[in-house]
Amino acid sequence: MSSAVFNAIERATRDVAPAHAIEEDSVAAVDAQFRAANYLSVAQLYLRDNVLLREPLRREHIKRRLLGHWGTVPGITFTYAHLGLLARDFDESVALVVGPGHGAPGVLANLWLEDALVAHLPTYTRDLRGMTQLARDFSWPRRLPSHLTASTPGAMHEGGELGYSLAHAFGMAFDDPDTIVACLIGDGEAETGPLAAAWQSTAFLNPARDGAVLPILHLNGYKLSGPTVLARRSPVELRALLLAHGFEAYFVDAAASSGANRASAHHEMAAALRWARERIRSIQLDARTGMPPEHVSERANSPRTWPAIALGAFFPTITLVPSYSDAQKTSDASGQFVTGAPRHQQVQARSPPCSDRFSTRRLPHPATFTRSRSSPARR
Ligand SMILES: Cc1ncc(C[n+]2csc(CCOP(=O)(O)OP(=O)(O)O)c2C)c(N)n1
Ligand SMILES: [Mg+2]
Repeated sequence: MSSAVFNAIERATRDVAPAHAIEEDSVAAVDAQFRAANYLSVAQLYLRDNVLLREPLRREHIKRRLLGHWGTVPGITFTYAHLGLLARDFDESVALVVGPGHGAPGVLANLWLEDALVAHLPTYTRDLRGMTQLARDFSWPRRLPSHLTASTPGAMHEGGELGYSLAHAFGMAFDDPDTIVACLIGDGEAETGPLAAAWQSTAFLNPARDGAVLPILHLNGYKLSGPTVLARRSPVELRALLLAHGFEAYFVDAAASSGANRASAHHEMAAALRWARERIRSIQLDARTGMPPEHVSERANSPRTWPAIALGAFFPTITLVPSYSDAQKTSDASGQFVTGAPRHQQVQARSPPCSDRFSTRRLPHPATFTRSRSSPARR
C-alpha cells in the first residue's frame, strides 16, 4: 500500500478519540479491582494455602502441579474492570465475550469479587475460606475448570477452542438492541480462519434492531510459544486492516504505561470505551430515528465504521511469590527470559519446588479403569 494511502487512513482515524477524562477516584476504584483480580488469579495459579500471605510462604503452600496462562490474565482483568466502570457510569447493558478463555482465573477472580460465583456455587464465599477454596479448586477435576466453560456462571462462550469469540459476540448482539457486546480477542486467536472471517459480520448487523459488538484486540505479542503477526504490524497497518473490515480502531498502549504509570493506561482505556460507546449509540440513533442517511451526518458519504480497540500488551510481573519473583524479572527457573517473551505466557516457575513432589507420571485414561483385562489394549 502506498504511503499516500497510509497517510489518508492515518488522517481519517487519528482524531477518533475526544478527551474523556475520568475522575481520580474512578481510576483508583478500577485499579483496585484490577490489582485484586490479578492477585486472585496468581493465587489460583500458584497457591493451595496461605492465600492471603499472612505468614511467610512455604513450599507446602504452593500447588504441586502448576498449570495456567498468566500472560493473558492482565488483559482480561484490565478489560473486565473497565467494562464494569462503563456499565456503572452510563447505566449500560454490557456483556463480555472472552476469546482467551484459557485465562479463566482472571474471570473467576472477578466473579468471586462480585459474589457472582457464590450465587451459583455456594462453596466460594467471599471470605478467607472461600478464597482458599477458589485457589485450590482452580484447574481441578469436577471443581473449577482451567478454561471458561458452560459451567462458569454467565459464560456464553467456551474458552477451549480458539476462533469463535467474535462470531459468538455477534450472535449475542443480534436482536438484543440495547446491549453492547465487548469481545476480547487474542492476537493468536485473530490468526485463526473463523476469527479472521468473523470481522465481516458487521454486514449482517442492523443497528436499528440489533445490539453492537465492540472488538478489543489484545496485542500481547504471543500465542503460547510463538510470536503473533498482528502484534508485529505497525499501528497504521492495523488501522488499515480493521478499517477494511468496517472498524475504526483506537489504540490503548498499556505496555507503555504499566507499572508506576498505570494510571495513564486506565485513563486511556476509559477514554477508549467512552468514545466507543458514543460512537455505537450515535450509529444506532441514526438508524433508529429513521432519517435518510444523507441527512444524518457527514458519515453518510462514507461507509459506516464501528469502533474497535487495540489493546497493547499488559504484563505486570508476578511478585506474589517472593522467592521466585526476583529471578522471574529476567528469567525463569530454567534460566530463560520471561518478561516480554513467549515464556511469560504460561506459569512462570517449574512445578513444583517441593521435595514431596507429586508424580507427574502420565495417569491412565479414565476409560482404562472400566475396561476389562481381556479387552484389547488402547492404541
Ligand atoms: C483452535 C486452537 N488452536 C490451538 C489452541 C491451543 N492454544 C491455547 S491458548 C493458545 C494461545 C492463544 O494466543 P492468543 O489468542 O494470543 O491469547 P493470549 O493467551 O496471548 O491472550 C493456543 C494456541 C487452541 N486452544 N485452539
Ligand atoms: Mg496473544
